[in-house]
Amino acid sequence: MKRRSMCLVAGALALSSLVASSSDAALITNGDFQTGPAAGQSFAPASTAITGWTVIGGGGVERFNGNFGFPTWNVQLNPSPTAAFGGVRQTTNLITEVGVVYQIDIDFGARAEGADRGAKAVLTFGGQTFTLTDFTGTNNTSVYTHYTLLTAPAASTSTLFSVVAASPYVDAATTWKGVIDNVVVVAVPEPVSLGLLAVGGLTMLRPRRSVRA
Ligand SMILES: [Ca+2]
Repeated sequence: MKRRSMCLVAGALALSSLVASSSDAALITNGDFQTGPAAGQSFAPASTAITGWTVIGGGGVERFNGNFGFPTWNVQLNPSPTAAFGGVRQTTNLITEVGVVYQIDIDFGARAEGADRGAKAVLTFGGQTFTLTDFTGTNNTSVYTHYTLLTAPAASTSTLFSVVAASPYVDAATTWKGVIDNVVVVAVPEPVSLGLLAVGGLTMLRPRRSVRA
């Protein structure tokens, strides 16, 4: 009996870990931008040189390693006085489920270059858009603002994830190059489902115990 109960508990734990692992799967490839060309450079629209990402918008993007005070490889979204704002998009692995909440984590900061500068960008995922802003830099420092965003896509098909410099470009102090890094998108485990799973595991154990008694 004791052995049987242990098996049931182990089974319930295995099932719950299975649920957790599938929910924890990251949907974004190379979200930290560490994989790509060995040397930093600018990338034009349609470039796929940065692993997992496609450059969009006429302004293009830049990828550098630890530049302007930001640590590690990152991507800079180039604004523009025209409608050609630079950005990146990704569609690989972005198959979303209806009714599931997704959490987006991203670092965003304005690239300071000898002056305090601000930056704006628009993030799109699952048909919903979010505005990223950073005007927190002081003393000419480049500092990330960390965003944690939640969304529940209405479609279950392949979903676009993109981040582009926001319009309009005003001037260097108002809308300059925004830098992004550490992009992670995961499905949030549903508390109700996990709760039912736990109750189900306990319910399974009870009848067997009563039989023994
Ligand atoms: Ca990085």
